Amino acid sequence: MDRRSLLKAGAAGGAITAAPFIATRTAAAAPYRAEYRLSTVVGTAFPWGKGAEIWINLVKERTQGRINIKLYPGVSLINGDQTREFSAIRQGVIDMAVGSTINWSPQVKELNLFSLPFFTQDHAGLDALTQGEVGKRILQVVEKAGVVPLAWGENGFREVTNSKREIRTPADMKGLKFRVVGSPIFNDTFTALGANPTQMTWADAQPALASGAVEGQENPLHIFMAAKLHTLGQKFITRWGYVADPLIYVVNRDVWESWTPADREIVRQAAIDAGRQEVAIARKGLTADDTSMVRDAAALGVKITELTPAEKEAFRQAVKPVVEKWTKQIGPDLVKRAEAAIAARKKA
Ligand code: X2X
Repeated sequence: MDRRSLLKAGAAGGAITAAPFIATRTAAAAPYRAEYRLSTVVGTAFPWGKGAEIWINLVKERTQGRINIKLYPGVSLINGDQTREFSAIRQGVIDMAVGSTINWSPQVKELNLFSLPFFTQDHAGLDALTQGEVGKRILQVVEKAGVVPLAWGENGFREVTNSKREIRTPADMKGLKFRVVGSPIFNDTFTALGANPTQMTWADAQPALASGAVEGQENPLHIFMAAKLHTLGQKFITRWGYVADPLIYVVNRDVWESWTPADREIVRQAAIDAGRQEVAIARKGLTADDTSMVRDAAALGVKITELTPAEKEAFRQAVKPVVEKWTKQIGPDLVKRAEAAIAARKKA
């Protein structure tokens, strides 16, 4: 029923029944659109795109089709320019998104917390952040920045890969050309490790790896597998898990306010439910009791390197100045709270 027929039905039903829904209709001033546009970087072959699809389907089902959403993977609404995604959501070029904290961190500096190298440690550490007080604070910052945040998801812990040699020490990275995301902290981290980073979009990364213009990249293993990066020359993976890459489910504020309070609640709960499922998918094969994804990668002929705690510590030392510099940008108080939450985590 559209707005006019609802109003008519209300009038026909008399003042008593009319009053409640007129109130809700006033709260949702703008009419619903036939379709809303949801942005992600990667599609449904990846946990991230799958997590968006789950959200879309839950919303459709639970609103009985009142809210229809179409998925635009490849950040195609902004021609693949992933670090502009947050601004585009704020401006309404994009209605909804499941986005990486990395891609939004140029606009929301606190999101760099998750890109501090060798900081978050493990799944339990990441959960301690996103599911605790730090996560709440960060979502408040996102909300203040002009976008309505609803739930957390996960791209995953990012591992370093390359076509040239095994990486066990910072010295192994010397001079290697890496594609990094267009967020400045990544440039700083790879430079501190003696490598040669180049910022580019995910769309540009794949041909650059194929041609050998860059020799390495960093992404979660699920991305490596679904994008078949071994076919782009990536033969060495070091599981250093240096950066956690959570995702956030968001809606443009005007779109949010155009929905009834009841529908907002449905969309929020659907995002929470989809986010939970997505995190489980993103961790599949990468947990202490199930390392099948690591085995699957090795079966492709890729050399997988696990670091000892001492080896990891050498990387941590090398990037210390980066952590210090970016702690000031993020806010020392937030970083301190995050450190405390990670220290208190229950080890999985
Ligand atoms: O560009 C990447 O590396 C990706 C797909 O992981 C992100 O969007 C952060």
